[in-house]
Amino acid sequence: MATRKTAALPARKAASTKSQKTESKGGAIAEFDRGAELKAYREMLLIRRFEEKAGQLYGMGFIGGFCHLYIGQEAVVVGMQMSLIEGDQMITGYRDHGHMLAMGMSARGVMAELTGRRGGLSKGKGGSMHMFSKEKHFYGGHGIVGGQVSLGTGLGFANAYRGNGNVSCAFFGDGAANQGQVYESFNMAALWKLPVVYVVENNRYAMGTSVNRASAQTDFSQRGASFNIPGIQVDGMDVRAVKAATDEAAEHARSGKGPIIMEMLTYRYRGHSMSDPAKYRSKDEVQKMRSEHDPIEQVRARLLEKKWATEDDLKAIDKDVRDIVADAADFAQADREPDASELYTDILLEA
Ligand SMILES: Cc1ncc(C[n+]2csc(CCOP(=O)(O)OP(=O)(O)O)c2C)c(N)n1
Ligand SMILES: [Mg+2]
Repeated sequence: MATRKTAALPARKAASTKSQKTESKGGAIAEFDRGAELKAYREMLLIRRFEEKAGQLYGMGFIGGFCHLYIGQEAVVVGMQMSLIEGDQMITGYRDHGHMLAMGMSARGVMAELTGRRGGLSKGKGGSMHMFSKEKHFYGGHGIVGGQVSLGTGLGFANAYRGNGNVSCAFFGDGAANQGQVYESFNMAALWKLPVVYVVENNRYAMGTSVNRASAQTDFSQRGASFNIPGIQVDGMDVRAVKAATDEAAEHARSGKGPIIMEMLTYRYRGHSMSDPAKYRSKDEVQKMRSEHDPIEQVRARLLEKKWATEDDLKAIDKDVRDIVADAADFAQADREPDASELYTDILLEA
């Protein structure tokens, strides 16, 4: 079987950066120059600060409904986005704010959607879990666990039909990986050699159930075995490992070889959603991940060590990012709610 096992958490130390891509114990690490490190740092920090602010606004009552934060998982979407090309699509579940920011959707638009205002990316009618941008090739934001996997497979079908050379990236969690439609989708994608990259964001927990309690096969990179879909296990806390694996996976799907699975070994620091007291894991476990494997701290340490940035440079980036987030939060609180007449729009496609 073509399954290839690579990195596993805990995250490995940086591999040698002599060549463009180096195989370290099990996993490829992309070489990042100063520009790439700074870009990764800034984009991951934007997601982190955005999510912290969303958490605050939720606590203050500005955000209703569900809200699932992406804090801890930032390297996954940022590393992937650094590899994808224009027109490649992303589709995911409800933990979607990071994907949208990485795809270039505006912080104002995402935040205003969270507060249900008319300037939101779904005009204030979708909320945290249901945002889209055809322009940025982001297809949601889905509340039904696993539902996006079938839709993402359909995006891959459309790419193949149109011969546009693009791949669709369908993200889902370790919990969603046990859903039946995932395997129906795998079958079709493999049969028709669709350009789909399936991304399992294995953050070790579903709502409150650990992977070991819920899954018979905990190596999610092997979940395509019955369909001859190859899989790669990736250190999802290291943005360079994510970039290297995505280069490989996207090339596989783009070149007509069919779908591929990437299992991102990652971790969420916050509760499943804002209403989760997280009694199923210890504070020490979370603290250990934060202090030893944080994706942003890893980049920060390399930037300082290589003298590619000073503490002041990094503070300036942080200030910039905080300004963007503060502006988005101000906008999201000041903007008006949608008109009641909007209840009847965007429901049926006008022919
Ligand atoms: C079809 C369906 N079943 C159950 C739920 C309730 N639910 C929401 S999230 C979730 C857990 C999913 O965990 P995972 O796939 O690991 O994603 P994560 O939240 O860790 O990102 C469940 C059971 C749902 N939204 N949809
Ligand atoms: Mg999970």
